Amino acid sequence: MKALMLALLMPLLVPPMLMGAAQAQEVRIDIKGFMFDPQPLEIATGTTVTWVNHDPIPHTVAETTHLFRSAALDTDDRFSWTFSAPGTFQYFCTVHPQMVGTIHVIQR
Ligand SMILES: [Cu+2]
Repeated sequence: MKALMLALLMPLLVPPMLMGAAQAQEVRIDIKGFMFDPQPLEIATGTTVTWVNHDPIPHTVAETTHLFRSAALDTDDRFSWTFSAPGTFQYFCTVHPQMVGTIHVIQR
């Protein structure tokens, strides 16, 4: 009887367990007109953010506590970072420090 119950319950239990992996997300931030867009951004832990530079001049993406720092991104270059820990992360362009952005990472 116990085995039968497990056999009946397993299909119900497995999908939610697999959903964590399936929910791993990718989000894009566009760099254009000397701005990061969208701004601010709220994501769940495990999300990979990819910045794409659409401007005709180089920009960088640098986290204020040195968590990550991209090389100079030429037009159409991209930089990705996966946020594994929750918190609020602020970043800026080292070439144009007035370009700032914030990402809120919520524990999934
Ligand atoms: Cu810049």
